[in-house]
Amino acid sequence: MAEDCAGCVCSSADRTAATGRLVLATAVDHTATALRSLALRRGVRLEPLAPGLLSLQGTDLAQFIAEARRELSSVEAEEVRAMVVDRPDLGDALLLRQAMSAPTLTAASARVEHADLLPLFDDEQRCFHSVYQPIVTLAQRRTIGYEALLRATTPDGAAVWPDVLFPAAEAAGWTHVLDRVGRTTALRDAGRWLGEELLFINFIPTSIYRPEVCLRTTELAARQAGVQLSQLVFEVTEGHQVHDLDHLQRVFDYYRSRNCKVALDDLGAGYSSLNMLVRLQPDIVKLDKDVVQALPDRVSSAVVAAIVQITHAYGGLVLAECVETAEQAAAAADLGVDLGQGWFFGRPEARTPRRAATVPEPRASSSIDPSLPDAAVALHVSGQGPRPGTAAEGSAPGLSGLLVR
Ligand SMILES: [Ca+2]
Repeated sequence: MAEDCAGCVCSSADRTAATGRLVLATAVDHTATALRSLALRRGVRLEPLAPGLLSLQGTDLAQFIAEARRELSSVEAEEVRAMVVDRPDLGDALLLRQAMSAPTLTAASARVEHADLLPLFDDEQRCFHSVYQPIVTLAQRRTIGYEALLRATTPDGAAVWPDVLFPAAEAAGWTHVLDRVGRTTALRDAGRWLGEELLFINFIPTSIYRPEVCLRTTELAARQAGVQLSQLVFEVTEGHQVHDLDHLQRVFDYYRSRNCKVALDDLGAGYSSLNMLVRLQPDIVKLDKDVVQALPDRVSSAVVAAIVQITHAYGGLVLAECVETAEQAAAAADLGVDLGQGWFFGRPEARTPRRAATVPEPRASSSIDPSLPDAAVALHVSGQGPRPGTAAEGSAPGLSGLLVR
């Protein structure tokens, strides 16, 4: 099997062509009517090719796509498929077939709107890098790992902030690409300096279609960087809604079969938290920012105490994220939280001089949420052998070793 992802949705960022013939497909009559009247108002004609299939030949297709998106409701725009074809010889039947798998008008419009980000994906090595935030033991303040966070700069060196990049990628359907770039970039950059510490890497479960295939690039990147798979901790944010717990379980099982560790991010932020915790029994549980920063508030303390009790019962560790004050750190430690991360312990930093000089990090503490689904990859270096099949059996010895080493 090929070791890259050629031909996969994560291999490159799809774009909406600017010239050619715009083909719109909709099964809803009044949506087609709205599109035709928009075209009339703009002095162009949407030619009906077949029932539900409309075609526009023109030079300003990007503008029409953007206007069509604004004209329709969000629900309508999700139903309409839009594509620009540059081959005049495609028959209607073939067009219809292609239109069925074309992106939604919402995504096509986002691809037009965020076309300025495409050069980033054309030159991944140059335009993406990772910054790394230390993770420490709360008891001894010893650094046991780093969370990798993806950052981007345009080819001419201007920073593209995460709060712009990630929402744009999601809207344009580029999340798969960005997730893969995040995992491989985290490893590529960490290989230059990471010792035996763990590397925490974010991932989005829906970007992993089939773990044994989709994670091959990640494993290759680890090999090339000289990072052991046992150093990796893959963390999934609950902020990126998990609709299919069975799928996430399979992804976790795969990571563990490869001797990696898994973490749940933002625990306490959603209604499904405890269900996910009990079901998945992640090696490391990362407490949600709002819960941590409310400490030592009585209710937040009760939430943290409950999560600590459950997690320790199966042998996992609890990590307080976004710790910004000594009071929060002390309160978390008193409640039995094992690990800490946040500006109080250290900011995310580029570890390569080339990037450190060009990318200031960051604007304000509230402006960048480290838990953004930024495809950061986490490596966990502990050196133990393959873990047994369950978290309860496998996590306790290796993880508790982290605390006493
Ligand atoms: Ca994270």
